[in-house]
Amino acid sequence: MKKIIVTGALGQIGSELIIKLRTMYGTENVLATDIKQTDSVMEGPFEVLDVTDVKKMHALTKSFGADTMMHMAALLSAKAEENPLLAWNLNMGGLMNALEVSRELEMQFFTPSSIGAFGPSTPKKGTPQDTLQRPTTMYGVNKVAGELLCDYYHKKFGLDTRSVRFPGLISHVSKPGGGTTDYAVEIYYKALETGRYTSPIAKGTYMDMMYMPDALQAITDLLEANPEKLIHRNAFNVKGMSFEPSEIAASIQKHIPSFEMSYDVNSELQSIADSWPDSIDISVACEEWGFKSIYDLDSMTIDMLENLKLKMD
Ligand code: AKB
Repeated sequence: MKKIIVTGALGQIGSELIIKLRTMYGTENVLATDIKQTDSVMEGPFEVLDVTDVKKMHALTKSFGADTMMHMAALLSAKAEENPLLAWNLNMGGLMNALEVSRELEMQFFTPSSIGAFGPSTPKKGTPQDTLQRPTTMYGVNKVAGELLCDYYHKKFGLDTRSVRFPGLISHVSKPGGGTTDYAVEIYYKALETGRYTSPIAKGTYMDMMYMPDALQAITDLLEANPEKLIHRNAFNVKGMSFEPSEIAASIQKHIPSFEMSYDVNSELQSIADSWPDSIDISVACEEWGFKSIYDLDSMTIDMLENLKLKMD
């Protein structure tokens, strides 16, 4: 049975990942940590941890007896552009600390990368697993450096590093904060609350996306994958779908015909979105560890609207 420490456990992925990990491995075997104090919604072990505090990270990990580190704490793309120095310190400092603690305590290691690790010179369509990565955002610089560090720690120290490049993640449980793909979550809330949405991303801007249940399944499948089959130790391309704003609006209109969408393009977000791929190729993840996703745009829309309605009633 694994004993897992999770950083950033109150974030968009962390808050749902904790529940899945506790179901799989037992509540007492998963230590949730976050820089914020929990409002007690989370049942099970919880500790406040600032990931830039390596001494506390080491002490908590050791005393819990963790054999797996899931490092989820990070600033997302739009927030990182607002404060690049903070992003560097938090994203890189936190990652180095988590890698070092994992090396010292000989743990398995998981951290997410992102489609943000690609840039304008990356092939936009069918973006290969191994390709040009020259991102033009601080978040992207952090993610590429993080991928290289995962490779380095694996080759140099034999650390069991595993990672995926997540696209925009969509969930009815927890809202994202500070990402470029956040519009694809907000649109569902607004469709139900007001029947209209103003998109900050321009019509025709394709980005990869994924529904949270598929993202969580990908994480735990990769965690359990046979290490001998894993050739890539930096991060695997994964996704559920690729769409642009008018396509998600059309999917919502199938259930709320009166739903209206307009555009008020946010130039900061748009320039980040324009630097990312339209649609990545996931075949290497399928080959090396059997990655699969279940939800497409329309099945995700049905599930999102049903669950958000229940939440709002
Ligand atoms: C963001 O928009 O910053 C994230 C991501 C794709 O990494 N959702």
